[in-house]
Amino acid sequence: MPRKQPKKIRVEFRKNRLNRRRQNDFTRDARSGDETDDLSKDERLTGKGDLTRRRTIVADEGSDGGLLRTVDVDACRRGRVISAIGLTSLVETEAGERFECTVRRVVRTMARDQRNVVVTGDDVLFLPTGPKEGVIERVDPRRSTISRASQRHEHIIVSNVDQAVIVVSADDPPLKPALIDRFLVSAEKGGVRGIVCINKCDLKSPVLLQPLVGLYARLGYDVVLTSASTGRGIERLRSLLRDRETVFTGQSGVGKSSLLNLVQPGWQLKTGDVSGWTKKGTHTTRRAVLLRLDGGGWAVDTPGIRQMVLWDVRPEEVEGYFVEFRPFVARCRFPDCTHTHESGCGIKQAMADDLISPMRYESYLRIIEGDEGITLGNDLEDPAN
Ligand SMILES: Nc1nc2c(ncn2[C@@H]2O[C@H](COP(=O)(O)OP(=O)(O)O)[C@@H](O)[C@H]2O)c(=O)[nH]1
Ligand SMILES: [Mg+2]
Ligand SMILES: [Zn+2]
Repeated sequence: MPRKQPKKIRVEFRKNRLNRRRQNDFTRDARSGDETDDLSKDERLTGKGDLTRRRTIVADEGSDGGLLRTVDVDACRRGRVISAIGLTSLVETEAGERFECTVRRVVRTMARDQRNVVVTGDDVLFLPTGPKEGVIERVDPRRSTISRASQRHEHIIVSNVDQAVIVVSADDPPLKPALIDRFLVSAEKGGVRGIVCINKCDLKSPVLLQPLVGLYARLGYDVVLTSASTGRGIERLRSLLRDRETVFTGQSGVGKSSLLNLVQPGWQLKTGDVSGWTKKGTHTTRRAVLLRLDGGGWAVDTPGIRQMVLWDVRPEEVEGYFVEFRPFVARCRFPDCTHTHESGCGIKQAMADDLISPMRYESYLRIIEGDEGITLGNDLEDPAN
């Protein structure tokens, strides 16, 4: 990719630099001298008083218009963030070495969104500061993200994945097709291929699941029926994951961690005991964790999500995320048809002709009506962010 010339930019000097003792700031243990030595040769302070200070740094403009800081690449190593909690991340190199990294403050200052400075899945450049420690100097532009809304902000669950396995359970908790559609919209929006996995098939006759399987298969999604109890479908799941980067999403308790433990024997992701997760101090089960598959590829287990609220999906773009709607939208009489009350609507006609499922249309309506997401039960708080 051709690189633009570095250019000087001026960024706000964040006031909280002065608050050295913020609570819950994992980076506070100034292991790397992060508070003081991040003014490299590329940066200059042009302060005229604390509140109006700005700094000039040299940066490249990233392909998405984001900013890439110029860093001393030779001194840095490349790695993948395999878990991030607050501003501390575990970074794994190609060789499989792991470094616990903080984030260089200028990287935080430049981030457009302070909540998602570094997320699981990110490709980063970091400067080793010890045998197992380092400082993240740059976060590469993300090629895909899976997000949801959390307290009116974007919460990026994971970045740089190819596909999302949307896990639901045939029963216990009961199957909610609307939830599949909501997760599929978030996958489509994030530029990620959706795969539908119906787990706990041992709890329900497969015959009863066939209509649902048929529906999503006709839409072009891979659908896999699994049971972590009997082992059904695990081989198929494993082959769908091979050499890909996959995130497992879905309601808490559907069996995501159980399935991943079977896909790769040796993984010991914590399963069951949902109530235990709300206890303090169980960070390992509350954050997204990226795991390298023996046969090639990566998989990410995600913690339970209390509500799947879509992030930044405007009503008029939803039709584009319902793949089977696309061919019929052009037949609507009005170009801005919302497919609700309008006459001459191609979508409603397609439904009348049995070409669009009423269940999917129902999901579409709930999403464009700005339904605040589907409550998924009493599980988790958000991962620390
Ligand atoms: N009957 C049955 N129970 C399952 C299956 N998969 C998982 N479970 C159980 O469902 C509970 C939640 O599983 P877990 O993997 O922790 O779900 P997660 O929250 O999605 O990661 C655990 O008690 C599992 O033993 C399955 O295929 N069949
Ligand atoms: Mg789990
Ligand atoms: Zn229409």
